[in-house]
Amino acid sequence: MSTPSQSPALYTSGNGVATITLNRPEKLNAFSAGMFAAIRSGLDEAEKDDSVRVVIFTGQGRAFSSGQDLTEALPTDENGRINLGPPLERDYNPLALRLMAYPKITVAAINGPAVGAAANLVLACDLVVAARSAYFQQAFARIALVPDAGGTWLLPRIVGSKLALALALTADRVSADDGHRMGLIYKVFEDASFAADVAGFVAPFAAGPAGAYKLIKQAFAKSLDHDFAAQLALEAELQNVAGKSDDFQEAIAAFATKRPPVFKGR
Ligand code: LHQ
Repeated sequence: MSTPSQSPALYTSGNGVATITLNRPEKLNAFSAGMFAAIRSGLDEAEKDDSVRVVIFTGQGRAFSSGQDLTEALPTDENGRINLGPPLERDYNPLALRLMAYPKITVAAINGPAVGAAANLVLACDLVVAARSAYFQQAFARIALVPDAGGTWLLPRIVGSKLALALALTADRVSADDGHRMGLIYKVFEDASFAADVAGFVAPFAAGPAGAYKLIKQAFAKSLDHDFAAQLALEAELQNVAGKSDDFQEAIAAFATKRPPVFKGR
């Protein structure tokens, strides 16, 4: 199913994979209030569709996203100064939180520049893959702003605190290859075959044990604020749930008869 082509974010799904395509290519897919509404609706649809096991985010045209639309009317305070609190509280922060807790696998397929808030929202996705020509940029300091959308929390945890601070202060562009070396990007694909490579990359998840994926995500999400003993206890709890699943019974049966398992996602 897909929404009308003029929608600021397109939703398609099939074969276990949903794709949300940021669709304001004339502004390099800058985020607008309308785009956030369309993203939320895509995530709602993917969440309630049991056949969907993985959600891809990508961008229409030559960019992934240039971050907040700098031409969109933003709220002002009583002195006429722009007030950036409301868009963050209404759109960016709930999306970042939702992505971190989303019950299905999320893949950011970075087809081109991911700049400003876009460079940070993608860090809340489970897997980040990029086209060779794509780049990340913590562009905030260039316009006298602070990294937002979770970047000051996620980036240091991914690349280390000194490197994260350097990326924020310099606003340097990070190439896909450098991002891969830093641990920001899991795989880099060639531009010419990007869409096909992303489809090949997600295909195993679409046929995979969705219930186990959800539990794995829960384990890693909690790991960020647990001590070792608490995490061991959580692993035991989640493994107990996984062990009782139909998919684990199927995996054991398939192993015994030397055939590939057929997972139902429960
Ligand atoms: C744009 C944008 C854009 C509108 C390109 N907006 N039109 C802030 C506030 C509130 C809440 C939450 O969070 C934030 C954090 C943020 O995300 S602040 C925004 C951070 N993003 C930026 O500062 C990026 C601004 N854009 C650029 O620096 C460049 O456009 C980049 C480096 C992304 C790409 O450069 P080029 O490849 O040279 O493309 P371009 O500059 O020619 O852009 C193409 C068109 O897209 C152009 O329109 P035009 O009508 O002249 O063809 C740009 O005006 C438009 N565009 N980014 N964020």
